[in-house]
Amino acid sequence: FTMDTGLRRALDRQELVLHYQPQARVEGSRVFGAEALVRWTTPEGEVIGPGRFIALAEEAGLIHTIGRWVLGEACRQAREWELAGLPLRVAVNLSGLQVVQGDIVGDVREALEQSGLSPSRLELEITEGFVIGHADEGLERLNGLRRLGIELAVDDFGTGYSSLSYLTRLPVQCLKIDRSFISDVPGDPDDETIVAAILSIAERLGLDVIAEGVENATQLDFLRSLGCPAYQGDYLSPPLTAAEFAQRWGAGG
Ligand code: G
Ligand code: G
Ligand code: MN
Ligand code: NA
Repeated sequence: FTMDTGLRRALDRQELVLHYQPQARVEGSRVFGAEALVRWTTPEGEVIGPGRFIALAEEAGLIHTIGRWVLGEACRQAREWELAGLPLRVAVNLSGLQVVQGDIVGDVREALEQSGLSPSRLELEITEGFVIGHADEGLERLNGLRRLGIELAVDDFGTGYSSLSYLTRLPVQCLKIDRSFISDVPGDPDDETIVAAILSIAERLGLDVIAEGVENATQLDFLRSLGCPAYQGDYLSPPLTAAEFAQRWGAGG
């Protein structure tokens, strides 16, 4: 038994599950979205996080199958919530391999068609690390995704030590400030400066921003004072099962 045969079986036996973390505007606290985060529940009842199997799935060539399942399930769930009176945008993490290999535009189109979800209710997250190494390779695909009417976000923004010129070349609409910059604000002058600089660049380029990993009211107040538009993190809510999410944030919840 190796982990990749386990992972293959996990797909067949429907052991993968999505949890959802709410995303809210800073002003007014309205929840407008949910980031889908995959987990693997083994037959032994162990819950394995994506940090422990996504890289393996990439090496084993399983990431396309897993990625298609995640896309389909997230779109299906978002459509179900919409019909139940909970209209949210769902954000799905993409592996860079999904963008440079395979047919990501076709996969996304199919997930939208199968679910009946409007493209404006889907955002795809690509990591800054991927963007830096492969932006040009992936550019046509990213443009193709954009033409479907979905939005693109740069995940882990600020961790890539990159030239920022890609921001004007790529069809991205949102920057997600990596939680490593949020954990020590207010207080750490360097991180305060970085967060303020990201917000300033984003505003000038007309990009939305979501601060990640907000854990307390002091951090949220700091972000509000800088005009940060949106946030997610344990202070609002940790990732929840779909049932928990609907109970907490659903119509009347
Ligand atoms: O939920 P958790 O903190 O364990 O997630 C860890 C990392 O796994 C996050 O950086 C997230 O971007 C990534 N991740 C979560 N779900 C998915 C997914 O469906 N596909 C890919 N490629 N990455 C994911
Ligand atoms: O890399 P990505 O941004 O996709 O990672 C999202 C991950 O961050 C999820 O696995 C989630 O469990 C984790 N996460 C979400 N909110 C918080 C938080 O407030 N604090 C910490 N430490 N992790 C968080
Ligand atoms: Mn993410
Ligand atoms: Na991130």
